[in-house]
Amino acid sequence: MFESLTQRLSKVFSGLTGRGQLTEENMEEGLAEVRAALLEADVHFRVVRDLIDRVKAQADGTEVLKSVSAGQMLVKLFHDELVEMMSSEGEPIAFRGDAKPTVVLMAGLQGSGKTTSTAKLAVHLRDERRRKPLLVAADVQRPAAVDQLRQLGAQIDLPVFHVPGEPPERLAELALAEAMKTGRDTVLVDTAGRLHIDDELMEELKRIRAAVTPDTTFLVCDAMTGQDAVRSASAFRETLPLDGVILTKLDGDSRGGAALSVRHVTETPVRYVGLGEKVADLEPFHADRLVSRLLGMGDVVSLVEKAQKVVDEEEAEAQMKRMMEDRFTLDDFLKQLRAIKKMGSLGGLLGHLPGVPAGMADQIDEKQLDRTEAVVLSMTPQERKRPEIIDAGRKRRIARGSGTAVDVVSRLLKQFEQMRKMMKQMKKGGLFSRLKGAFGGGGGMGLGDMPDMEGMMSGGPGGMPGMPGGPGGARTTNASADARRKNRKAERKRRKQGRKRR
Ligand SMILES: Nc1nc2c(ncn2[C@@H]2O[C@H](COP(=O)(O)OP(=O)(O)OP(=O)(O)O)[C@@H](O)[C@H]2O)c(=O)[nH]1
Ligand SMILES: [Mg+2]
Repeated sequence: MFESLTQRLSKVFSGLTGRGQLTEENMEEGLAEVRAALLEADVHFRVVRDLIDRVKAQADGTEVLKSVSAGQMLVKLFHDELVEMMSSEGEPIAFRGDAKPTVVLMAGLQGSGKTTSTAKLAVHLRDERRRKPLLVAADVQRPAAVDQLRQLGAQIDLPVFHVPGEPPERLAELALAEAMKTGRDTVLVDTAGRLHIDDELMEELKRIRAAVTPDTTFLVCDAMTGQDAVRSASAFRETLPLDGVILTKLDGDSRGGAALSVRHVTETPVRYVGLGEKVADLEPFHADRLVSRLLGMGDVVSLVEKAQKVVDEEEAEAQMKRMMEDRFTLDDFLKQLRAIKKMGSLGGLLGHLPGVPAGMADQIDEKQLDRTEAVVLSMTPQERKRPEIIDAGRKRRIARGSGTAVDVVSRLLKQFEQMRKMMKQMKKGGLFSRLKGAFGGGGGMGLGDMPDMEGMMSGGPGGMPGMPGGPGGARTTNASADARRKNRKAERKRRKQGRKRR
């Protein structure tokens, strides 16, 4: 798979390795070579252009890492941007939750791999997703098509539905009824292919759709046809709502053009890939895996990730130092906010910390974080460094700029000031070192010793900016709900024992 492209890219990247830092010059040079390699691999020109632009934009904003070379950095940037461009969210198949079986429609050009993929997908859904598939031979175009699916069905031990003489839409309808009767929960409809997209094909697919309303429609594309596959996918999409693409024959695709282009050009997610002729040769599509295979440089990517982590840690340490020296600014605060957001769900994160009371995590509103970020972003650099210069007029401007209100800005500033004061006190009391001991496990300090921890997180007096307002502890937390539940349980137990005694 992708042999030539992988070879060329690795040559470009290793040429850059050892050239020290990423500069505009060596990046331009490297990118020009990458561009040529991608175009030669039949990658869609728009994909190449967008990818290069995105890598450039990322490189501009990326801090230069001391410990990695230009080539390594570029590999990582490419890896990340490619993954981003090729991946999609959500589930491949929208399984139904009601009594009606889930219907999956397979469409595509002649010889693209529809029939083979129908069988492969059925095996995958049965073995990995515990579904009970029924295969439907709805290709009445070619007499041998029904036999082909029947043979595959026998091979994989799954039922195949067909009634001779019926049109495709009627076959699909009958199959649905049959599935309900026989307890099959997933109906996979194999359809006829055509040499080109024509009205006849489209009308047939529309009739099937009208008859059984598929929950998911897949377009099966032959990756070996390169940009033809991308073009036909775009054309299909104009008349038929597509939920995903199954990209077949990736094992024979030595260039990679279709695989790299189809998601970005058609805006349709690639959901499965066919990697051979056998029924087991189907995999759910994972952009990161494919990109790693393509770049063949997994070790470089993890190396750069590690280096980036070191930089993050150094930054955190520097912030701590600024806190201690009372030089903590709103810029630092913004960085912290972003770091918290990057770590994913705040509630989930806090839930993992030892000593954080249950329920506290649920009180943190992530939208509030966005709002706080907007307020800080609406301040000028001077204002962020010296918040004391922010007067009423400036507050009004910041509120307007961030789409909030003046009192929101005031509250944030007050909280920030309190936070700074608290840090100073902590420093005076040597609390930082005590904290370190406590979280290091050896120290004997519980959370109760910390200054109003609960009030801080829930935005009560002296609260952390960005956290929801309202006095801490005044609301019903999961903790107290838990406690109530426990009490009720104990009460029931007591009563039961009381009855026994009597
Ligand atoms: N190497 C390889 N061959 C594949 C793959 N998927 C399908 N094929 C082969 O491609 C050929 C066509 O596959 P079919 O499943 O019959 O294609 P189809 O879309 O149903 O074709 P029509 O019904 O004629 O439109 C067969 O020889 C398959 O074995 C794949 O992922 N890799
Ligand atoms: Mg077929």
